[in-house]
Amino acid sequence: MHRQYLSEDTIAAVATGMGSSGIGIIRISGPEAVSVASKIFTPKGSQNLETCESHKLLYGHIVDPQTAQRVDEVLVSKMKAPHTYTREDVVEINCHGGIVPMQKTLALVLQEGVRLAEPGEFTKRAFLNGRLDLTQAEAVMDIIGAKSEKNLQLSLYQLEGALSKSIDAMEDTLIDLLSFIEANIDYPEYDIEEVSETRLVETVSALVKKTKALLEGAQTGRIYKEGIATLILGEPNVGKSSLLNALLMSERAIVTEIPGTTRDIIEETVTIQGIPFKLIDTAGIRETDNIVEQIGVDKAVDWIERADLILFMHDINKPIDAEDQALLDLVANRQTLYLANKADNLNTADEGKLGSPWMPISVLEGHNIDRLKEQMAAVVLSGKVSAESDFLITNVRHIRLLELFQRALEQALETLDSGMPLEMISIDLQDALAYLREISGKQIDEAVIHRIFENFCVGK
Ligand SMILES: Nc1nc2c(ncn2[C@@H]2O[C@H](COP(=O)(O)OP(=O)(O)OP(=O)(O)O)[C@@H](O)[C@H]2O)c(=O)[nH]1
Ligand SMILES: [Mg+2]
Repeated sequence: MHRQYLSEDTIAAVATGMGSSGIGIIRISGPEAVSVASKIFTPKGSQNLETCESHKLLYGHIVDPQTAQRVDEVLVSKMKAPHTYTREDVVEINCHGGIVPMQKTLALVLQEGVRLAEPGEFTKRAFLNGRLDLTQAEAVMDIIGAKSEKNLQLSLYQLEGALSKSIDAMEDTLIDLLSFIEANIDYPEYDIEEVSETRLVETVSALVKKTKALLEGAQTGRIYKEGIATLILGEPNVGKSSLLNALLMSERAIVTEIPGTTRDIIEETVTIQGIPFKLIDTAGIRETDNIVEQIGVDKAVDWIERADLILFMHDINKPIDAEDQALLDLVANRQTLYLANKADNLNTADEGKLGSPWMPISVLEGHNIDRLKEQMAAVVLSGKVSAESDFLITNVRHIRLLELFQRALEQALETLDSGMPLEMISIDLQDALAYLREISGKQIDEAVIHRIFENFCVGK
């Protein structure tokens, strides 16, 4: 199904991070990989990189062929096509000496006529040679960029081909259906089992249902990727910035006893139980004559509609007045946790004034902060992941194509409903099939492929 991609040139890049880690790997892929590596690598003893068997690790030194100087002590692995990541010949040089020898080694490789790989080019070759399908190639990219542990797990799952399997199964169903329709159109004189309208409606509806379930999971996937937009809201001086700092475990925002301290929006990401939350600290909401403060208040109110979760804070020692109530009304239909802060300072007379749903906390003394974190995670994990989708889609491209796929299927159902001939339904289903095949990369144009791989790190 995949064309064999014949790359004429050999590419190389540093495949590990450029930090100060002990070991760095230089990856070379392409027809000249082994011969180039042999020119700069001197193995110990009588071993020989060109003639040794594939998938073997050799110990030795990188030696500058011009000066005969040793550059680094290395382990070199030789992997012959097709059993490699790119399905081309691959050589990986494990350098030990840190960044400078590693850069020098890469420079020597490039001097031998190898080209520096573009971002994502190794993975692009793996895709073009049929080693990975597109959803898997994109998962590699997501793993590289994974912000949270959960997102990493999702990407790993996708790499194992969970999404591809689901897409392939839907493709099979659709091709089956299309072949029946085509047979009925093309050979009406033969006695082919007729596609009954009921079967058509049932099959297409089942595909729509499955797609919806996948897309519901996608919503959660997006959240895992970008962080739950979590708005900290309340009157001035209730302790919003203090809570932000407590959750971040750093003094990020200015805290003072003066009401109206925070003027602008402060955004910071924190990971709780593997879920990233984007915390948004805002200006305390009140009527104000101060223009700067008023802008901050407006921004905070703006955020209410956009937030995934609201942490509504109130001072436990103060009754809920009309102004508080107006603010509470604004968040009434939003996912909200109600926090009664300064519980350390509680006047016994007021105890119990703020009952459910308020949770008493004290940011100052750290009271109930762990419970708050648990509740934040629980809100995200409860019920938002659709039971029918057993994995999540995190990739925007997949989401868009699945939406188009669903629309084309629904169009087919409408066409059917309006009593149009089979040819017309077939056209809608062909459209649907094309979208599906674009997800896995079976039918996709070069420009799109280029754009996808552009986002990769060099070396992957
Ligand atoms: N007693 C007590 N004081 C607290 C607690 N949390 C915060 N404070 C104090 O309340 C004051 C205001 O805290 P901030 O975090 O600046 O409040 P804020 O809601 O961000 O205020 P604005 O930015 O002005 O809207 C500071 O003096 C904090 O030390 C708490 O749990 N107990
Ligand atoms: Mg503040």
